[in-house]
Amino acid sequence: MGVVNVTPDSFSDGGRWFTPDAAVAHGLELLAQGADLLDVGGESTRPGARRVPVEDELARVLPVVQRLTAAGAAVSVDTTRAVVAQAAVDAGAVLVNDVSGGLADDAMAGVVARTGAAYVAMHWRGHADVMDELDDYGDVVGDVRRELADRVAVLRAAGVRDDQVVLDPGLGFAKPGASNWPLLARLPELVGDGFPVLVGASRKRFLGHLLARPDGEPAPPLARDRATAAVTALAAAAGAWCVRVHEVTGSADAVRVAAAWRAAGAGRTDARAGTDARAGTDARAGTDARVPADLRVPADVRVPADVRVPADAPDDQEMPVDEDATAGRSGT
Ligand code: PMM
Repeated sequence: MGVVNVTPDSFSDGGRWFTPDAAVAHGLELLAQGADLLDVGGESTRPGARRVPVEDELARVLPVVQRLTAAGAAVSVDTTRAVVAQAAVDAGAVLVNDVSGGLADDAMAGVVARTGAAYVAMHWRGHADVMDELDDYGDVVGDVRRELADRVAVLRAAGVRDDQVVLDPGLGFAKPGASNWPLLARLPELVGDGFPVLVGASRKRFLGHLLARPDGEPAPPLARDRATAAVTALAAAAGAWCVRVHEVTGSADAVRVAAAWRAAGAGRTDARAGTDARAGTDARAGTDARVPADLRVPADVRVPADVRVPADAPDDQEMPVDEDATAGRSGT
């Protein structure tokens, strides 16, 4: 899943894809790099972020969802608002990615049930302006699994089918520190709960701290892509269904490696079983998780001929950086 943030202030790429034209071009480039899904969001969830008026969120995401869908992409909408989810599905989105797992809007479960769209329920305890204070856990893995199970119960009660649901541990959300690592190391426990699992580690704060310079300064967001790809490989090997990433090429390669590794471990000699894998789809190979049928990516996803496909993954140190847009942001 490639990230298309149509926001002026997301922590790692705020402002870079803020116009519809830039967002659509970026989405098409992510497709060309191997993304199976494009996650279009119009509201930043970086720590401390203020809420965006619903009219602004709709105006940001709808044209981009429409145009990427028309180009043949499988599109997801990253929103906590039921009205935005409904409008985005009407515009062609096949998945609703709700970082609040329905907690931010009581109407969300009903929209998911009525539309039949696939739905990512992420672990969440509060909005961006307060979430860093909501990190009181006993056993973080057990607490997250239990709180996600509560969300599943609410979804079921509203009529959502189990095969619509994907679970996400919500790395960085109400998890400002080291509590992200047990969630990754013990990912098989969440996978074992029987739903496809999405992992969103891309460029997050805990990777910045891991890669901190000797003086303790966290690595900046754009210098976290190689670590992100490493997480992708390990998460895919642990049975994750999908990873949500800003830089697709490295993670698409990592998914292929993990798929080949798993295939060989399972005694399959057909190496192509692994090397044909693309991000998102084959991360699920080898898991028993049910996959929402709506997420099967059309084989004929069209990528316009004029989309530039970089010969190599861009070196994040050389990527153009809008210093104003990224200054002072260490990320989720
Ligand atoms: N993280 C962010 C936004 N949306 N969605 C899911 N399902 N999981 C995540 O971990 C997640 C998300 C924050 O990152 P961004 O500011 O780069 O979009």
